[in-house]
Amino acid sequence: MKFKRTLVTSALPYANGPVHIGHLAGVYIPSDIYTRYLRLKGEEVLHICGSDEHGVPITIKARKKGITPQQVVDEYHSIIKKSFAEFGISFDIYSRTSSAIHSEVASEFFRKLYDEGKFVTQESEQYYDPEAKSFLADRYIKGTCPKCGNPDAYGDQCEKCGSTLSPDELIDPKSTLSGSAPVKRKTKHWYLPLNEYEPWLREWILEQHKEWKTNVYGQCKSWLDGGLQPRAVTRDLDWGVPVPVEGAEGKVLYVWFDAPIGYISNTKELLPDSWEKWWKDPETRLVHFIGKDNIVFHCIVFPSMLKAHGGYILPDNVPSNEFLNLEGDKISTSRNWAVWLNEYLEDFPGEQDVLRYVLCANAPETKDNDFTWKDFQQRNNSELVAIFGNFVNRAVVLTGKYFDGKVPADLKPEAIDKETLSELQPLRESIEKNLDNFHFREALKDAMNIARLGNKYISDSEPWKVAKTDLDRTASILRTCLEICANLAVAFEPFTPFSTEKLRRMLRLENLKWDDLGKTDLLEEGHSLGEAVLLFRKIEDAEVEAQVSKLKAAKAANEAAAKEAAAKDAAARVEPQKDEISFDDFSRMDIRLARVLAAERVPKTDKLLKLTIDTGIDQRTIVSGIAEFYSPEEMVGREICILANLAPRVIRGIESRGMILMAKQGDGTMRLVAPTGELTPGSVIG
Ligand code: B3M
Ligand code: ZN
Repeated sequence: MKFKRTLVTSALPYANGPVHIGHLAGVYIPSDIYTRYLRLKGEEVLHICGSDEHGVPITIKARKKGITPQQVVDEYHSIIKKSFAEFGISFDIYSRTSSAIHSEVASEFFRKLYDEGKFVTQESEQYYDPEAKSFLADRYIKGTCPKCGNPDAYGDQCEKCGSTLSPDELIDPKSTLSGSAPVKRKTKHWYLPLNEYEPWLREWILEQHKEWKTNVYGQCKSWLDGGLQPRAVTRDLDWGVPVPVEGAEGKVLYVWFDAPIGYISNTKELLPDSWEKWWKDPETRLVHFIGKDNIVFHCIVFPSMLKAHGGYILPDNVPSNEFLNLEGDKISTSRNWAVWLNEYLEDFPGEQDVLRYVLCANAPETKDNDFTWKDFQQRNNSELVAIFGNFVNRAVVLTGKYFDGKVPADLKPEAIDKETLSELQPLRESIEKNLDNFHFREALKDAMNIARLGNKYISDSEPWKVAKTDLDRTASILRTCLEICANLAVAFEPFTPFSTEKLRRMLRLENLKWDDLGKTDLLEEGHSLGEAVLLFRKIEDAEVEAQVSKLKAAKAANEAAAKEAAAKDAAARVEPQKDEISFDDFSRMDIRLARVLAAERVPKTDKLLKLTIDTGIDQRTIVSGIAEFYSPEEMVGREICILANLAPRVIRGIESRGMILMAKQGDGTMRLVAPTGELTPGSVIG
């Protein structure tokens, strides 16, 4: 089918943190390249994005910071929006899902499905915090992981061992709202019966969209083969789009129900009068750019929603990338293992294109990939600087030198010029084919091959030498080079738009179109060039070393903080009360005050001290496992409490009579229990 226009969407980032290189590489660089390419071709295209501002993690962040969810998303929405703009991600609109129009569009969408009986309702038991009077999302429940014993596992996942959990599996679950033990309570929710859409989905994806990327197709197939279940589209939560029906007080639309509708509401916000042609005309081609963790929502859930609603077009393709790692480790916001876009620009101001280039050249298109600073430096220095930048610079500077900055006439052509230029057309075809198939890395390689072609040509033809004897021939060489430069200005535009803008200014060529790529008569004789500027600069070892150190420091700080928090948590852990005893049981214990007269380590042990004690009744020896916490010197002269009538035991060959009373904290550390004022040894405690 021939489409008239293309609607490109990029996954709506969660507004609970800034964006990093993983986001750019996975979604926004490819979608931007694609959109810029279509625009250059003169096609009708829209690129829609915005912040995804609902969902539980945002409420958790708000709670932690002591602010409202709206304040959280306000802060991050503007940070994210700014970063995208700074990196030249050319959305036609970047809006947000906390807007009034989004709420309206999402409500209407739900309401239509509801009115037409497209949902099923189901009652289920959910955890509820009776103290906070609130249902608890899985993330709001903490307890001990049944798999690894981590005491801080969440109701949906243990971050220590990575296991996916359900709150039912947690040992000793607690609500994070009030700390109380959650109870189960009945609640009603609306479900989209995905199972009913399964036959249609199988046909639509597995038969009609075999061309989807293998990672996308494969994930869809395994979901479909596993069998689909009804999916809840509402939640008990106070942050989100309220469920617009009676009897749904305190409920909101599930974030994954409202977020994709954000694509529609943002389009409507941008084009209140003509948005429908972008969403309802079968001649519009819808393409979703997403990360791999979003595949099921964009290929199965959202299309089922659209199908249930009726009247909407469905995605024609969902080019999803895999993940980008950083220096061999998974990128993690919480562990601060990331290159944040705002920080990158502080360290490399004006060098957006280097990152854009590297992230595309190394994009995780078919498998997870690794970003390293060394590779970043190398690609910059040996590709952008040494090939692209160097070629353009030589061509423009030499034209300035020999021809007063004016495009020279082709006075003495040779076969090599024609041959060189004839390579442009096949390269264009290859770039196009790759871009059309979402093979951005390959397309970029082709574009770089144009620069390689030029660089080799100028090196081989040596116009700076030829100029000494033959200016006519020099004119032809430089003319050839400048035509290649003009081609580069087109070919690189989708990838490195800041640099191509500079290049266009140098060539004083505006209004280049995709169709100009491959042409060899883009410059007129006598046309004046602009001033030569460097497109790229060499990045020094020290600069990338500083970045690696910064990452390492973040990691160390993070590990130290995690350790400290874990120790604090453990220390605060309280042992449950023991079984009840009678007063008699208690009064049989002879607890009294004593003084330490002498102390020494028990040889060949780490934990034991041998203490000579004045109990007021006698002097005796007690062996105690406190050497980890007190040195012998610290013990001598101290007043302590002992259980005096404990049956004697022989420890390491020493008879120990009695036990020293210690308070043991949750993390295992122990402190002596001692009187607060002057008391004589032998005083009875009770
Ligand atoms: N907010 C992005 C993510 O999973 C998620 C995408 C929504 S797209 C409708 O990080
Ligand atoms: Zn665990």
